[in-house]
Formats: sequence, structure tokens, C-alpha cells
Amino acid sequence: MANNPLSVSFDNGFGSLGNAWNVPAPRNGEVTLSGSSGLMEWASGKSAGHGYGTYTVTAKINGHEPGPAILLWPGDDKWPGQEIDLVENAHDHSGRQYGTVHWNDNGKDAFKTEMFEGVTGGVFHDYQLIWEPGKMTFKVDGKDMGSITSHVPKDFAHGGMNNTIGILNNNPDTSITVSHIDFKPLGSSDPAPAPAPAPTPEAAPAPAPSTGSGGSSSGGAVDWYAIAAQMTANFNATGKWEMPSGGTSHSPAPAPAPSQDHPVDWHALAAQVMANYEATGHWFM
Ligand SMILES: [Ca+2]
Repeated sequence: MANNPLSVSFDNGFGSLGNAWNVPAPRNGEVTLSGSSGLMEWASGKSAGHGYGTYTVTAKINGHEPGPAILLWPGDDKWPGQEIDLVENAHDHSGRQYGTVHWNDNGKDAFKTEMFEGVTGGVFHDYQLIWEPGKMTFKVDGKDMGSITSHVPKDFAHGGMNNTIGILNNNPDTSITVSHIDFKPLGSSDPAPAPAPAPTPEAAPAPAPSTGSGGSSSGGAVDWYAIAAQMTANFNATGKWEMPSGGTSHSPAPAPAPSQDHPVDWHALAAQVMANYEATGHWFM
């Protein structure tokens, strides 16, 4: 899958973010996630989603609790793995926001964070991640919030893996409204000098890109057990509720219909997850 540019305005449905649960149809060019809900591109294999480039998501986070997140989920849907969070709420209930790069450290989650000092919720911001070889840079409204230069993954075209774009919320006291998602491949987004290396697949590995998708499962089964295990493991390891994706191996629906029709009863699943959280304080099904 080529590392193509992307623009989702939410004027006509969810665009490439076809893996939706508990998400109302967009209105006035915006979509709002509340409660336990998610909207993601299908993580169907290492080539799914996007690679090196600039990711810009215009969004408003409401609430001071952890719960909302804009993230890039590993294309192979495996966790721990190369999850990158463009923004999350801090877990000290302060409403501070930060970005994170996760990686798989011998089967355990490991991560680095960059705090977005001075950034507050309740208003729209442009959350931006620039993913380039050896460097991840976070920006908010164009202002540099810091870079991470270790454990930066390679994208699929360079022998690594792409990531899929996702929006999530898992707290009844928070919500996130998104008005635009934009991705520009490295080389097309740089207005200036550096003749960035063309994102041509010079070193693209030959093997079929659909590894890690657990086979071609038919139907709409979502692996909630894996998701819950991921979340619990992450919480135990970090004290933080990171958001896993809600889907596993689906066909990569490139242009999903904007309707809410879906074989999975997301509402029922989400209700179960919420009920468990309210009863136990843990997110699982
Ligand atoms: Ca819009």
C-alpha cells in the first residue's frame, strides 16, 4: 500500500477511518467521541495506514481525565508495539496533554513522552506529528513541543511498519471532537529546503504484507479479549490506560460507506465494556 496523502474533513462520513464503534455520524464537518468509543483505520497488516510524513489532526479535548487520545496504531494490530500518541490527557487529572512513542521491549511496553506545556483543552488545536527517519517531532498549533530520537520505528517502505490513524475516548467524563485529519508523506509536506528522500519503496521487503493479521478472519469479530489484555497489561506496566484499537483483521475497507451499518454490535460491546469498568474500574469485556 502506497504511503498516500490523506485528508478527512468529516463532511462525508468517516473517510478512511472505517473501524468505528459507538461513534455518531459527523455533523457540521466534525465528529465527537464520548464515553467508550473509537474511530480508526483498519490495522490489517504492516503496510496498512501510513508511514513517514506529517500527521495533523485538528481536535478539541474536553475534560481533565485520561480518556481521549489521538493515536497511530501499529499496522499489524499487535501490542506492545509501535503505538504513537499525538495527544493524550495526563493521568494526574490536571488536564495537561502530552505525546508518546511506544515500542515493544522484548514483549513489554516501553515508551517515551513529551509534555505539551501550556496546551489546554476545551479549544481546538492542531496536533501534529512529524515521523521521519530516526525522529518523531510533536507540534501543537505549529509550535514545537519536542522530539524523540530513540526507538523511532522505520515505516513499511523502509523495511518496518506503517501505522493507522485512530481517535479514541474511554472515559465518561471526557470527549474529543475532531474536525479534520490530514496526512502528507515525507517529501510532500516540507515546504522548504531539505530535498527529503523520496518515499519510494527502495527497500520494501518482498513478502506479503498481510502478516500479523491473524489470518483472514471473516465476519466482523473484534478481538475484545486481546484488546482488554493489552489495556490491562499496559495499565499494570505503566499505570496508564493506553488505548488499543478496536479491530483486528478486517479487509482494509478503503472507502467505507458513511452509514453506521456494521456487522458488529459495537453498542452492545461497548456497553459491556463500560459496565465492567463501572463495576471494577477495569476496562475489559
Ligand atoms: Ca471538518
